[in-house]
Amino acid sequence: MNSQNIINSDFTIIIPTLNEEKSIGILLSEIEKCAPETKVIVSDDGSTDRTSELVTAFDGNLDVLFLDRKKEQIHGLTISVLDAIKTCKTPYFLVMDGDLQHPPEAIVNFYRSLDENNDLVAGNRIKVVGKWPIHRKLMSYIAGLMGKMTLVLKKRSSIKDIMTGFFGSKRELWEPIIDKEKEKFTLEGYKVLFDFLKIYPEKLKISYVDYVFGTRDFGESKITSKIIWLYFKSLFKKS
Ligand SMILES: Nc1nc2c(ncn2[C@@H]2O[C@H](COP(=O)(O)OP(=O)(O)O)[C@@H](O)[C@H]2O)c(=O)[nH]1
Ligand SMILES: [Mg+2]
Repeated sequence: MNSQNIINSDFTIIIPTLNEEKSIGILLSEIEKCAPETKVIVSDDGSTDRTSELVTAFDGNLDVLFLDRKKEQIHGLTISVLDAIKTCKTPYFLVMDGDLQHPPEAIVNFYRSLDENNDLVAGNRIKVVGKWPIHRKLMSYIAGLMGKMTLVLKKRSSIKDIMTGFFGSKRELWEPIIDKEKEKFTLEGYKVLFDFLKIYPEKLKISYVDYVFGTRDFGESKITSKIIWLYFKSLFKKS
């Protein structure tokens, strides 16, 4: 670590949620164990289950904010993350899913890597637990490849797994882009990091945190064919 060690309180963990009552309480407890001073923003798109109650009543010392997006005009994972980045006050943030597929034990490695003055620390799936059907594997591979080609053609920074939703970065890099170029993001989509890479004009200093992508043991995936279609459309969107 360098002399200006990042401490937990320099961080906000952003968790986009939609009906994650079965996992959100466990996740907050896990975060409290491994990063007790961290701030958390749960950016929720109008969950109809007990997500809101569980977050607001969380009985721990973590500083947790429930960002209620229920009445917003546009809903989506990407816009929920962007709104949370605009809301957060810390110099660094980390985005992770609320369904425990992203392991909380990896959080500290993101902190360390950002401490080494990287602009972006990207989660890198070294293994996917459980069996993905062959069509999902193929789809994911093709989608990743096409995304990487888009980034090369646009002369943008690229990363190993451009589909990841587990990443940390500096708020100061994102804020001006959100303020001036928000419409270039696919706000209702899922690939907020890919959109950012496509838009951000300069080379980023990047590092990786390897992690094992867990199975979804609670709740259901919210991914739909509309979301997949939005991603493919975004490959050709002007930025
Ligand atoms: N705020 C918000 N969160 C969402 C939305 N869709 C999914 N999420 C959350 O984003 C995370 C990843 O979604 P998930 O459905 O697990 O995607 P998968 O892991 O790719 O199947 C989870 O925490 C979801 O609750 C949405 O439209 N808005
Ligand atoms: Mg998931």
